Amino acid sequence: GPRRLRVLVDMDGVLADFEGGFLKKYRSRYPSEPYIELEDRRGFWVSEQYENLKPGLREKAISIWEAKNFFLDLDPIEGAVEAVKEMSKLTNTDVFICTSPIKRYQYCPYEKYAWVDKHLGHEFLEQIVLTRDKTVVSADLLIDDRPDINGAEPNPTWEHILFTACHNKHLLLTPPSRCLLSWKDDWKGILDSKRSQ
Ligand code: BVP
Repeated sequence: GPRRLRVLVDMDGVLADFEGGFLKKYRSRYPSEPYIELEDRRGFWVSEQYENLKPGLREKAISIWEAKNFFLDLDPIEGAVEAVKEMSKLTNTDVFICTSPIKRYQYCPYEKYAWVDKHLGHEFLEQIVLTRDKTVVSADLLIDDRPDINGAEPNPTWEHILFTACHNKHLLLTPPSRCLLSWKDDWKGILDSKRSQ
């Protein structure tokens, strides 16, 4: 039969609303500290922009996502659950959820599995790839909101599709880089463009 298409879908910022969940819990835990509106976020690292806002806020920011239930409580990104379920039902298509856990491992890896079980269903637990280096995972596509994805493999097999997020929406892509503006955007068209290669 025809070759199957393999798609890696990132979790934080693509399936789960890391930025929204962070801001809500940060403001609740540190009500008298300054914060950054999502509209004003720049750069992938929340920790760096908060430290630049006020010295000492790096540690306070980190305390938010290192806390129990941070990753489990994240809301799904609009349209993400429906899109991934639909994508996984397409013929000749394998979808994997490819996500980098934080190094403080007490809660994060467990909660990522629990989040997938809760929002996508038990069968999707088969599709999880936890790795700090996505370049060593082979696929046709990687849908991810992080602009710079580097690692041990200098020539990853996948094409990176930048998923638009509050922190990357002002970046201009260098051609021939492609992006998805949201899950309402034409993700099926991007998959089909790789099938016909
Ligand atoms: O587990 C997430 C949160 C963490 O990095 C991981 C990114 O995973 P991917 O989306 O690439 O799969 N994280 C950590 C920091 C600061 C650490 Br110090 C941060 O500012 N933002 C962030 O997402």
